[in-house]
Amino acid sequence: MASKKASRRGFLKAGAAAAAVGAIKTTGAEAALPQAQPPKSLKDLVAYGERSRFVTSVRVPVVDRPSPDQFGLIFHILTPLQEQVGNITPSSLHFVGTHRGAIVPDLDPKEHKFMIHGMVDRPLEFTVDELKRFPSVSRIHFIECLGNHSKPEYKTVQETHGLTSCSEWTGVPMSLLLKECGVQKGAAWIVSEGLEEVKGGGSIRLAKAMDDMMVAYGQNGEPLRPQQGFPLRLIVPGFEGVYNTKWLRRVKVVDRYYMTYNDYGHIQKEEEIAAMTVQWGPKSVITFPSGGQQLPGPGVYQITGLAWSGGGKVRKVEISADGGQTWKEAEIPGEVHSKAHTRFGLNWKWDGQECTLMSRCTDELGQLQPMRSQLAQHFHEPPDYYKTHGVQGTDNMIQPWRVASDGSVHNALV
Ligand SMILES: Nc1nc2c(c(=O)[nH]1)N[C@H]1C(S)=C(S)[C@@H](COP(=O)(O)O)O[C@H]1N2
Ligand SMILES: [Mo]
Repeated sequence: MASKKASRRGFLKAGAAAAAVGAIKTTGAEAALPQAQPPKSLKDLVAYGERSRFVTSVRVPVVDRPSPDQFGLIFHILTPLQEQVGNITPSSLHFVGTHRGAIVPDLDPKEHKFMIHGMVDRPLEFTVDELKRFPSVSRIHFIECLGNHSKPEYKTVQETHGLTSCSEWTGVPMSLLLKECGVQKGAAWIVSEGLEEVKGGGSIRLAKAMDDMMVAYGQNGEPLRPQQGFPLRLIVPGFEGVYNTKWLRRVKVVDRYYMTYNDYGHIQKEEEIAAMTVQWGPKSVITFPSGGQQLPGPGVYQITGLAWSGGGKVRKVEISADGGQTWKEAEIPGEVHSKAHTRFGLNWKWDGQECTLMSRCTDELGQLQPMRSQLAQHFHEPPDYYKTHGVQGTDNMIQPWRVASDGSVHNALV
């Protein structure tokens, strides 16, 4: 570790990649190259890849929800955002949102069937293989649970923001399947249902179903993981996570909003249905430096993190190193996808003084990620309201990280 630090400092001092290459040569790294561990079995070597034993990032259950839950199982599970690079969450580290716990239905894709019925001319049932005969689409989208709230007592970005992940999903556009069934006049909503006890159902406007929803069977180049809904799930890009029904069994086309388990009993009146906020606003978070991390000393660092929006593409990410007084535009090194995690970065020279880092996202609709006080103002609450209250609906407020003069990094929400 010490030598790694030293060579990084050398690189930063020299400020040129050529110098770093020279440094590697003089360490005699080739001679010291450790031998790969002998594989446990031939299966490990050729059949399915494993990560290096030196790579240790893991998911953890949400800290302050009862664990195990009422079912004796673990509730939502957080992805280690602080260790992720790029935009795609490894499938094995995708966050898990389930009302049933970490142990999930064990479905045989040869047996499983998905049905569309209700206000359609031809109710149809599809096996996974039948769905694969339709033209497929692959799209990169984030999923984020409504429960992704930062709180002052959360220490790391895994705890404050670990209920969102991003994958390349492959499947069939919902619009194509609905056209195949022939949607009848007067239909306005669909109700989805998964097949476990609590169903994971939800009411979604038909317009969204016809727009960009997908019945997915693939995730990052292979079948969905069981915890992500194997063999079939709904992808509802940009909407609250709860709508992305896993272990998808049926979609019923209907004429009005239907109450389901997923309303948690909070929908009471017609006006509330009309005003329902189901789409994520622009959001971002710095993953380095973030809570619990340690800067070795003053010097140049790359601030990096992820931005996303349920409204479409990320247009701009800005970073403040002075608690939100001044902002600098970050770079977006990769391709920007709609309703997808978008990596940003900015070189930053830390002078060793205590400071507060923040990021904010503007999306293609021109929506700007709010400070906590602005969010309160928007909902006609006093500026300090969200100090003591949870946000009703999707919480996309700016996350501050405080870098102390000893280089330790802390959640700056108070
Ligand atoms: N059938 C079913 N679908 C479900 C759920 C569930 O409990 N059952 N949980 C929902 C919730 S609350 C979330 S946040 C997302 C999470 O998707 P993920 O586990 O793939 O991250 O799935 C949704 N789909
Ligand atoms: Mo969720």
